[in-house]
Amino acid sequence: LSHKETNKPLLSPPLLFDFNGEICAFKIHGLEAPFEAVVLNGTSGEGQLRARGLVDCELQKEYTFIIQAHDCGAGPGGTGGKKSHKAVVHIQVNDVNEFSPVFREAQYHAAVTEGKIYDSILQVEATDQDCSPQYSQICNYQITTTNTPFAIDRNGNIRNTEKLSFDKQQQYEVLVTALDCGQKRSTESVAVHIDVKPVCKPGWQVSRGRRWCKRQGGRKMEWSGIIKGHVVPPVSCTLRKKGAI
Ligand SMILES: [Ca+2]
Ligand SMILES: [Ca+2]
Repeated sequence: LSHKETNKPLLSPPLLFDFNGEICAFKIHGLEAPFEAVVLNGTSGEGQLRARGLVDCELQKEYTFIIQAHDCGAGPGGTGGKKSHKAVVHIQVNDVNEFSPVFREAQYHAAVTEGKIYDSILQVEATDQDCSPQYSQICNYQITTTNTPFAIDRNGNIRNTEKLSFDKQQQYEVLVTALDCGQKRSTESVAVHIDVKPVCKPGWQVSRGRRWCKRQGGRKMEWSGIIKGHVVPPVSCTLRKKGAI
C-alpha cells in the first residue's frame, strides 16, 4: 500500500473467501480506518480492499483490523445470511520522501585557534520528518562553499583541511547542506561562521602592534589587546625558552 494513493489494488494475494454460494459483502470490524472492502466477484468470493481516503505514514504507519465475508442470505433483503471466519488484515503504509532535511539551528558559530588542525571544529545536525529510516535519516552533509579550507563528514563534523592563519583571514563563512538517505537535499543551506583566533607569541609584537604579549611575572605571559576596535579577552601564553622569543 502506497501512501497518498487510493483506488489501487491493495492486497496481494487478493482478498479471497471460499464459500458455497454468493458473497454479497465484506465487512471490516473494530477499526475506524480509512479502508473499505468491495466484492469483485460474488461467485468466486474475490474482493478488493481500498483506501477510502488518504493514508499518510507520517500520521499512522500501520493498521490492523478484522474482515469478514457475508453471504447473500436466503430471505428477502439478504436476511439470515451467514458469515465467514474472521480474518486479520495487517497493512503497512509505505513512506514517500516528501520532506527535506532541516537544520536544527538557523546558523552555527565556532572559533578555532590559528595554526592547528582540528578533527572536529563543530558538528551540525539536520532532521527530517519522513516516517521511514530511508527517507528520514541524514546520510550525508556537504559543504557547498568552494575553495574553502574546511571539510565535513557524514556525521556533520566540520574540520579544517589546512592550518589557518589569523593574519591571512580572521573569519570564514561556510555553507552546508544535508541529504537524507533518499538523496533529498535540504531546501536551505545553513551558514557556519568560524572565527580564527590568534596564537599568542610571547614578547613578539606582530602586525604593527595589533597583538602582543605582556610579561606578567615569572614565566607566564599574558596577551591582551585591541583588534580592529574589538577588545579581545586575554589569552594565556607560555614562554617556551628564555631568549627564544
Ligand atoms: Ca526526507
Ligand atoms: Ca513521507
